[in-house]
Amino acid sequence: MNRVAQTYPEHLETVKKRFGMALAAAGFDAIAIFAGSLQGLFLDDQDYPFRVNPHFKNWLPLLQAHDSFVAYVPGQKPVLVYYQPDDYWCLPPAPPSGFWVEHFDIRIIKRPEDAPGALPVTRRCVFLGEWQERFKNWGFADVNPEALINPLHYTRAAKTEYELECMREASALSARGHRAAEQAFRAGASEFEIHTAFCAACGQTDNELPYGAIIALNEHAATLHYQYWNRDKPARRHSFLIDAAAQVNGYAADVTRSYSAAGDEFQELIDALDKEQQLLARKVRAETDFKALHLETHQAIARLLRDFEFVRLPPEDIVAHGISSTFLPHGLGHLLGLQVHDVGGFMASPRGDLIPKPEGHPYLRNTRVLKENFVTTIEPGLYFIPSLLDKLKAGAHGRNVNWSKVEEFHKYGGIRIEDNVVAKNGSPENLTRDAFKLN
Ligand SMILES: [Mn+2]
Repeated sequence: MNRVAQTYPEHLETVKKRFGMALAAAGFDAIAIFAGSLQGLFLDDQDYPFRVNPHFKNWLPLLQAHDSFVAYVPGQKPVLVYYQPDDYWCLPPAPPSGFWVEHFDIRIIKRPEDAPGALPVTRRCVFLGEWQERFKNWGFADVNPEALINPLHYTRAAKTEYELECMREASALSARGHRAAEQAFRAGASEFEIHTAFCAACGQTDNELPYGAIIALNEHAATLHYQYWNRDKPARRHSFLIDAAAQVNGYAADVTRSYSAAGDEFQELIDALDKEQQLLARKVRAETDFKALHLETHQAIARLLRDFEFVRLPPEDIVAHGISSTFLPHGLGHLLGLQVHDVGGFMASPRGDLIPKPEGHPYLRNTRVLKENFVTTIEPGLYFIPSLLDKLKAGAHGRNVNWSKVEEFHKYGGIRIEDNVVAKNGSPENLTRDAFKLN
């Protein structure tokens, strides 16, 4: 039996406990978690790619089970109401099989409207998922109440061993994809060809990836979420940024690497940022305040801006004047798991009160103090973004910038280096670096 299967029963106990506590806190005695439905395209008979409700896949590794439910009454075996239509247009979901099946009371339905007869709807049963009008007479006591969702989002930051195992496997696939992508880049491939090589090496279609792969050559790397896969090969290649990853059983990896085409000063800048990134990743420990780590990142970026003579000021002043934010206009990282930008990054408690972002850092996605087995990304970046640089140039501190040097670097776009790191009481586990070593 593999590690994923081995660790699943304990994971399910944790999930039951977390849902039991959330139900008690919110005043319900059962829950029905809806996987979601297919969404049709306007004036068409096709559907958008299906993305399952993350709360549903927290219970079991079913990603394509549209119109199914997981239902749970604390103290009882969880129920899977599994929609398996007779259909000869589309292949119906396969009969349930695998390590999780024995843990569920499985009830097959052939039509979505048969679900109410199969669900254990109690007097105080709460619904969790994308609501539809057709559910309104099914007897639910409430729909997606915050009093239920807040404790679920708060507690899921800490991963079970099963979840970590899924994420280790996702990291392994991602590392294989990244190696293939780098090779394709070195061989002169277009963004489109690199993307194809990445998917093939991961063994996942682009719809199966946890997020749209960012495959950026040259100045495209300056667009943080660059979303195209250009078919043309650039006349000259200077740099390559890839932010792409795989998922396993619905648990995501989120990995970025940056490359220079030559052993030039841009490669030196990548290497220097890589060193700083690894120092930051080592600080992912229980009781680390992520806000403070984000602010430390700005000091590191400021040192690079001075050392590479982009800005003629001491690092403290580069940060104090907000200059580092021109070059790093996003947060250090975010929680990771069932969703790529996982929920719960600002929560101070299971009740839903929030920890504010530090002033001047509107794009930070995690303000929490880390606890054991939180998984976070560590993704410092340094970019040459024309619109932000124009603003800096026009402002009071523009005169401290070495503009001729900055302009030389426009062609590279920028750098981002992103690992997925598990907070521990001692040394953290770097899922990404470990995966690159082993794959
Ligand atoms: Mn990320």
